[in-house]
Amino acid sequence: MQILKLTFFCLATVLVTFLFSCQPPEAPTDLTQAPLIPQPVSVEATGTSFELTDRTVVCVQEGLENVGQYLADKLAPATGFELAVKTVDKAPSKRYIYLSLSGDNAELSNEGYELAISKNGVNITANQPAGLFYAIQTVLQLLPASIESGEKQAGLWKLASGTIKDFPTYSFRGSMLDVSRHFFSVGDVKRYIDLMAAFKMNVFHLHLSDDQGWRIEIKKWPNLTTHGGSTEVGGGEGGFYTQEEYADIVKYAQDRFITIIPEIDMPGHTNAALASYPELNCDGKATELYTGTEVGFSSFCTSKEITYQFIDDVVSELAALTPGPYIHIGGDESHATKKEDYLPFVNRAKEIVESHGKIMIGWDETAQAEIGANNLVQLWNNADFAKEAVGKGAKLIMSPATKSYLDMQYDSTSRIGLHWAAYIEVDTGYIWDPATLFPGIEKENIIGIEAPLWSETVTNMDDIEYLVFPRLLGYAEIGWSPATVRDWETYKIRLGQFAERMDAMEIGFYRSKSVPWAE
Ligand code: IFG
Repeated sequence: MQILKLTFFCLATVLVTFLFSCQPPEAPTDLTQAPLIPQPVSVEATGTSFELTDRTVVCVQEGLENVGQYLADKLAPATGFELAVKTVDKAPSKRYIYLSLSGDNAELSNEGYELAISKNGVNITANQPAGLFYAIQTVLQLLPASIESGEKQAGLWKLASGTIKDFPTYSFRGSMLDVSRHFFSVGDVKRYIDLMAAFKMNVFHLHLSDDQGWRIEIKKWPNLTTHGGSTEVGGGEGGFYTQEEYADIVKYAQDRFITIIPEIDMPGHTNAALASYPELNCDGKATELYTGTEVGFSSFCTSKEITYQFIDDVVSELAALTPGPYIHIGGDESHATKKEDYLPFVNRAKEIVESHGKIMIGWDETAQAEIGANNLVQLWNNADFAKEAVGKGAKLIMSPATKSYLDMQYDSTSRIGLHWAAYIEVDTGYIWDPATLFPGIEKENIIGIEAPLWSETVTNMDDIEYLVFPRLLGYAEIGWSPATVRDWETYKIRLGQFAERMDAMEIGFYRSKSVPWAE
């Protein structure tokens, strides 16, 4: 009899366990527990949830059809739902996601949004379409990680209910990709843009020229790409973007509310141009193409007028292709340019950029020239130069190499990367505040932050994803979230919960030991 009882008990236990394990994943009901990056300004839970089904309608105010379609397109692959996008003047009673512009909440500024989720529907309001776009990134993060899959997934698509009010701390939240040391395809650049947009970044700086390669077609100076774009670090085949391809990248970024900033580095870091045109060299002789990784050995001939005609031609064609307000002229590590020549050179380059209706950005060395409130200085290496820029009324882009350089190794075991500035583990990249990092540089002096990826040791998308992720999520949060909600001990838990989501996004991220990854 005892055997019978024991057998019955075991069978019953197995059956109950099986039944409970078949239950769909617990629907999220506490909105405040949903891991979000960047962390919003405020989140309030109301304890129920909204279920997205194939009967949900995406409703939009007239003129917002594109944003509505973007949302429907992002939801389709994993859910299999082909959601209708309807133009309405008010939300229906149930089964809806409603996107509208209200314009009545100044606090939200141009990029903020309010997200109100109830059992019946989701209301998203903002002052500008950018805010709606960022609300959509939040909605995606509130859904199970499998929403990011490219194939249909089983499961309930539930959003915990409540209200999120959110807006960015800095208006300039970016990254930079060096496509000169190693060239990357249009497809790689677009994937980088997609991944930045998912974390509400809005500026993408393309380092288009350097000693090793010139990467943008300039019709008046064709050898820049046919010769100067023909190789890269290590001697590979290099490459370049035609003006049509560059325009395609710009539009792709614009559709995701990302501004492209093109950089033509000068007067140093110019060997690719000097190798392409003898007349740009003081001795009239073209240099050899360069495939090494030294810096600071090249300089435009600042005493020749043709140099400034060249710069005017390049900036003219680039400005015509760049709807964003900025052109970056570099100005870093001009060790082969005499200081008495460097300053007047930067002043003339600034005049040329401004003559084509653009705002000049320069690395922090350019602060020594006649700069002012109408241009930006990018702090990377010298805080004294940055303070000089502040004294002249310029705003700063914070890119301290010791905290934000994505080409820095995580630690001495990283398979690629450099460490001349620092080893930057995930925690090191997160635990800093641009507004307090350097005495004398305050929040009001800062337009925002940018995390540069230099590509001396980076050759493909896997390398990019290994160095950029997960650190980019931290820079996105530093740029967006108020310092009051930023704290490593809670961030690392949220970041750990993004492992599944980054896997679903097929991001080959570095599984740092400093993060408690939730598998
Ligand atoms: N400094 C150089 C980059 C690159 C970088 C690698 C700046 C502004 C070191 N200039 O960073 O060209 O070589 O970490």
